[in-house]
Amino acid sequence: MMENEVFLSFTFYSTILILKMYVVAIITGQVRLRKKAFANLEDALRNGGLQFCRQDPDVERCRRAHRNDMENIFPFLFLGAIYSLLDPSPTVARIHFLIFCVGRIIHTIAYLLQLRAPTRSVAYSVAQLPCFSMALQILLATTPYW
Ligand SMILES: N[C@@H](CCC(=O)N[C@@H](CS)C(=O)NCC(=O)O)C(=O)O
Repeated sequence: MMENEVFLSFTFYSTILILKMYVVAIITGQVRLRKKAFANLEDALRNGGLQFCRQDPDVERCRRAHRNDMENIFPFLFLGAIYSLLDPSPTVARIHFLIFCVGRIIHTIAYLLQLRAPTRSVAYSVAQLPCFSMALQILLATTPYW
């Protein structure tokens, strides 16, 4: 597997995106502290009182960004791994992974910084293109084995 150039490229971009998700989680925690909006009683008690066990729009925004990552990056981890095994052109495969990675990073930036619409939607849609392409190629390669 480690001799598969495409798989190594997929591993690189996947790891970047997983780190990006960790960063969103860290930012969520920081926003919770700054806005004093905790999800659990014990955290609120430690940080000023039960009244701080509450929701906050900025925290919810971070959580939506994280959830959207899970809806899209997790499928990519499956599709990219299988696609890497189909022996695609390394250049074409890299373009697939790069577009997805850049699209998802822009999606997160647009979400967290509340960039003007439709920046986030465009980033989301562009990142979906390589996923649909990979899904289609996987189906074409595996249809004979249905
Ligand atoms: N679960 C998503 C499905 C569609 C989607 O992922 N849309 C993108 C582009 S508009 C998005 O950023 N949705 C916002 C979100 O999931 O919080 C939703 O409810 O919006």
